[in-house]
Amino acid sequence: MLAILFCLVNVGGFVNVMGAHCIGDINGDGYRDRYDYGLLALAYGSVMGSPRWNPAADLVGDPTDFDPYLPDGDVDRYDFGVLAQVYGVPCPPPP
Ligand SMILES: [Ca+2]
Ligand SMILES: [Ca+2]
Repeated sequence: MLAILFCLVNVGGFVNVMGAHCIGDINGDGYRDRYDYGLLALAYGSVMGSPRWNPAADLVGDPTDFDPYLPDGDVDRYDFGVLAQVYGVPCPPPP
């Protein structure tokens, strides 16, 4: 489980480039905290192009996607699950 979490964190560091240098840091402030939860909650259920869409909140894809670690154009329970896993985990230093 820890290995999977570590992998998600590292992959997200490269994938989630819209406002964060580590996955789950939606507002890009270097912390994964309640403010990120708030942003994800605001965007929850949105898809690319919809009014509440926030690309930084699209953390991962669905498990059935070709590459589930890549954002998939929606903010759903899988994105929420990733933030729940990394909540409170310090972000690595910016590259
Ligand atoms: Ca943050
Ligand atoms: Ca997603």
